[in-house]
Amino acid sequence: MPKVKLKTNSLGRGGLLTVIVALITFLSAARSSATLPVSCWDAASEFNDSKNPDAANPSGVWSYGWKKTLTGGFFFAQTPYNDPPNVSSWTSGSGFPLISHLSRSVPVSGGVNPATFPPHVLSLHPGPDGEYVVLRFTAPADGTYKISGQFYALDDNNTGTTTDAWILQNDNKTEAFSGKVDYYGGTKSASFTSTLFQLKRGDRLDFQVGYGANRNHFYDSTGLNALIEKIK
Ligand SMILES: [Ca+2]
Repeated sequence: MPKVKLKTNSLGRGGLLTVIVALITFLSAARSSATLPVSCWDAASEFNDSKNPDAANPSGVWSYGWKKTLTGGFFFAQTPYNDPPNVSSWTSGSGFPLISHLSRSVPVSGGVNPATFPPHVLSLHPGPDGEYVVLRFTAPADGTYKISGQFYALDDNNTGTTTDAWILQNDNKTEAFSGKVDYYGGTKSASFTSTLFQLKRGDRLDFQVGYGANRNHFYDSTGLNALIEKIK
């Protein structure tokens, strides 16, 4: 039986196959990057506290601050504050409002009336005279943004956490998310699941916490989990 001699190019059949596979992989990756959502932010893990080498406020899409009233003007919290160990914060300068982050991966207890902070918690604490503590997200582009997460009670001392929690778009109370956190009142958390906001570039979403119906900011540490996805 005569031998059949197959022709191959300079790459050889193995090399040619490798090139084809690489080309398909490249085209698939290029198509995926053009069609899948690419933007997602996590408030707690991206918290840029005053102890970081690149400490900044604002930091990227995030600003840390406070308001005198629910829909009032925004002030940056520029004063670093560190308490208890491994908790880093930005404050108004008078101590409260206060926004804090625990950098450790284990629970930590601290404070005059020790409260236990869960690992990596982001804590919002309002001011004594009705001031709201505010975590501000500024949209980097036009689009539809999906917000998921919760505000939740962190303090079980005395009255426990008693706060009002909000998500305001451009300081507007209309159609805002609002919730109540009351540790001993049966509402330990206020969740916002897959809530959609239509935002223009530069629009703001303010996650903010006030001292609640008891008009007292004692024991009002309120945790915040907030995941933001730009879905289109
Ligand atoms: Ca309160």
